[in-house]
Amino acid sequence: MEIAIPQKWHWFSEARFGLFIHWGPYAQHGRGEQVLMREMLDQREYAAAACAWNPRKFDAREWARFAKASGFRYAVLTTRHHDGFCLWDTKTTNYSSVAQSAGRDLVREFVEAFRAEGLRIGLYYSWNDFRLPALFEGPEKNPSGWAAVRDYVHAQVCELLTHYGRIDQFWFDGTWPRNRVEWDSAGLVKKMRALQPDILINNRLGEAPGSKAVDYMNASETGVHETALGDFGTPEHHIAASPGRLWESCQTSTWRLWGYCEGERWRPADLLLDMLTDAASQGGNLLLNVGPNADGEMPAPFVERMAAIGRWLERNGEAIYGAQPAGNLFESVTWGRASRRGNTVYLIVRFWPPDGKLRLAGLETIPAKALLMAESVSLISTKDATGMTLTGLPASAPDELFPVIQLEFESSPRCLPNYVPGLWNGEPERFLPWAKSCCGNV
Ligand code: FHN
Repeated sequence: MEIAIPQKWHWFSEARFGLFIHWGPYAQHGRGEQVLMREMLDQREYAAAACAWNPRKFDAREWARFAKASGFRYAVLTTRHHDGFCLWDTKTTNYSSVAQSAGRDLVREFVEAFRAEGLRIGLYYSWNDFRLPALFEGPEKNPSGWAAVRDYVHAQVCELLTHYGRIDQFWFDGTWPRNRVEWDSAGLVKKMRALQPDILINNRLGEAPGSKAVDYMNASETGVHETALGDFGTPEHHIAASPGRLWESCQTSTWRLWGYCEGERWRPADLLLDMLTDAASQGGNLLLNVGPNADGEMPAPFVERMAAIGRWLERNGEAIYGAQPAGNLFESVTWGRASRRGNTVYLIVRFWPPDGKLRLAGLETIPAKALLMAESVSLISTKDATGMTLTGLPASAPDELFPVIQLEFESSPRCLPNYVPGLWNGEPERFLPWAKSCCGNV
């Protein structure tokens, strides 16, 4: 079921596919974005290396062209991660890529290059700054120190929304160990909306005082969260629809960490694409991450994977961009996933039937047209008592990744009564006749 989305945010549900870029001086260490805290590195030594960081090979226009060719429709860059180093021309600190060796406003280069390629702009910003003791002391133990941290964060967010033109999406992260009252999240959101009325703000705005911190690795929004301050849900490392609102699953293209890891293993292209088709088939977005190296280069394994996915999206993008869930029409499918746009349904086939037949169990409405998109081959639909079968498929899969079959219906397609409640809902008795058709006893 499509959710009601304000016109100003239609770009987000149309986009479906964003590039998450975790990049900063931590890339020099080659062990992820959190190496400072995870390995409790010497703060002064880390800061000295961060100030010396100079990504000489960074070319934002090259990144933007790569992102566009890969089929991304928006991109989110870490402006400051938990290590506190700022990638923009901030007046709040000299711990920045402008004031230190790089001497560059990396956020400005990113924003201008990606906007020039027609991609929407997202900025990631961590509430955390692991250099600041008051973050760990909090307002009770250090009221003045905490007020300075809170004001520092508010000032930085307002800088980012003032000096870089239209920002389409703001991606907060890292509220722990403080809560939404201590951060004055509501006050900051009010300032943000005054600066950028159309901006989309995520749900990582801190929990209500006393509530358990949301574990984004596993949480999926079930009710009205205190994070309702935000505009979209952010399931992390998993795909789970946020009921009744926009949502975006953020996922790594490697094993688990988000920043550059030297020698890390990469997830295969079909797994990365399956994440995208899974999210789109549930009516959500995928924010797929890459951690560029310290010099500012996209890792070759990611470039290679995204070339294949970009080619697939060129041929089959209408099954993803702006796609909505196919609902229970194909909940019983075993061969892949399905998405929908109006009366057109897209079958995204993960494994290809060797006999040239594709079973559409539970479908009642015959499609007016069935087309194998990669080769524009028309298929034949044959109806029976429990569904439909498509025949005329080529013996081998016509696509290096997932072939897509487009079904066009003259009206909204229906499924058979037994399938209306969905596979695992409704009265179990509805399966009795089918169960009795077997031996009927143990
Ligand atoms: O701690 C961060 C982590 O480094 C990374 O930025 C992810 C991206 O969603 N967010 C936090 C972990 O949930």
